[in-house]
Amino acid sequence: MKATAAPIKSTAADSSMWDPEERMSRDELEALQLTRLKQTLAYAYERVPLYRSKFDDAGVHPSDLHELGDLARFPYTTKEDLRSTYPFGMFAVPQQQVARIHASSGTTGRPTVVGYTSGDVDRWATLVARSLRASGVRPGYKVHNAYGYGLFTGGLGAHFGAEKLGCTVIPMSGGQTERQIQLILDFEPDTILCTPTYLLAIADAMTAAGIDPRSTSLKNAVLGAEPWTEEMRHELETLMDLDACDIYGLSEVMGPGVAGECVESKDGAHIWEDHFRPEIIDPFDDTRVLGDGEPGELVFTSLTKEALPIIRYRTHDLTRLLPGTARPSMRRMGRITGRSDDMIILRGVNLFPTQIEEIALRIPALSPHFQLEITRPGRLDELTVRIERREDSSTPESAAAALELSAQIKMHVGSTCTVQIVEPGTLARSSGKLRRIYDLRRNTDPAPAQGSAR
Ligand code: DLL
Repeated sequence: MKATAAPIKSTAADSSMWDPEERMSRDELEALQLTRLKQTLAYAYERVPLYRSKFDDAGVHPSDLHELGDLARFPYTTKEDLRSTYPFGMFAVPQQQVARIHASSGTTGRPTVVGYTSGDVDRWATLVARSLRASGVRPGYKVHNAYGYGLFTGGLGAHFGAEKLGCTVIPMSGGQTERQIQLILDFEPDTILCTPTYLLAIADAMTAAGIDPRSTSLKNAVLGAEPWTEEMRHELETLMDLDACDIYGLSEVMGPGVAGECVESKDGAHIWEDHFRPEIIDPFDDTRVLGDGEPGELVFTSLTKEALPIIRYRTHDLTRLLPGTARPSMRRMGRITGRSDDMIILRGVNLFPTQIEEIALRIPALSPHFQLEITRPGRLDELTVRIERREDSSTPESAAAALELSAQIKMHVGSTCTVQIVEPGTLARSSGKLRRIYDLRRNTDPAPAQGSAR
């Protein structure tokens, strides 16, 4: 793994800039969590019929929580719960007290609808501001926000946080890549906020237009909303001469800013544990809560949310909890390997796109632009990795790279696959979350788009 420890253009936020909660000892933090957890369980039980019936069915009552570990006795909440109470059935406040609604489109079924009181919106902004500051953004910076505005939590979530930090926000939203580039050149922002694959697309479009992506005013990028690897961080930092940090979140739990990465350590996002209690569970046996360091599925309980308190929400994100570093009392999450519901099972071998990204980016002739296509031409599943060669790689180099990639995938992942090298710029780009997997075994999945943005 390529470590990029030293900040390139940013400085660490010294502790005088931190929120008071960032300075708490672990004991103080856990005491705060316990108080808030008791309040949240009682609040959810009183106000949300679904929680009341789930707790009753499980034979637990909020008064059964005496210590943090007792949380394991309470039932999980799933996306299905939100869908079955669509649109507002899980809201804990009357609609008049809901200041904002967001929704995630989802690929199947009804969207998941989430709501915020004005207090929730304010706490959300505080946590995004905290995440941005940890990642090297400072009051007074110009922030180019290319997360999508609208029902997606990325755009407005990042916007309010950057404003709260005292930045000048450029609310660009996603798409219109040429315009993005023009505004970056004209307005000279210090920071860009977008998905990692969209930043890559912007950098590539700059190169194609004869602009050196290292020459812009950008000092840092705060990237999230999709899984990415250390190799991708190295790629982006080298390509654009900036610091790239991770920001994590999900709409059901809040939106961006549930966890943020510190620029001085670049070692995974610190979970803002004064507002969220994380757990890691065994995704295949959800009666098992795993210890710190063990890989599994991330589960969150909100501690301060008013409109939509969320108890033990199963994120499907796979990672592990690690001890705090730059913020010693807040635990970190390892990089998300992938989502349990996005895992490719190929002839019994489990595979995630992040594994391919990690391997491909270590091969000099290969670019980070790839798609995975799964087919079943006969009785067996087949995987094709379609990947763009780098602009400066020759035909023999890229042919050798294809062989190397398939050998490395066989060695590290255990899957046999076909690698197809394609010309630079021919695979679909996205201005938001990039889709990497095209599973053609299901006839509902359209064939991969090539050469157009999704
Ligand atoms: O993607 C919120 C967000 C916006 C986060 C902007 C960061 C920046 P959803 O659309 O509900 O919310 O999608 C949440 O995206 O469960 C993860 O699978 C994935 N995800 C979000 N951030 C990261 C990240 C937003 N930093 C889902 N690394 C989550 C890996 C991420 N995956």
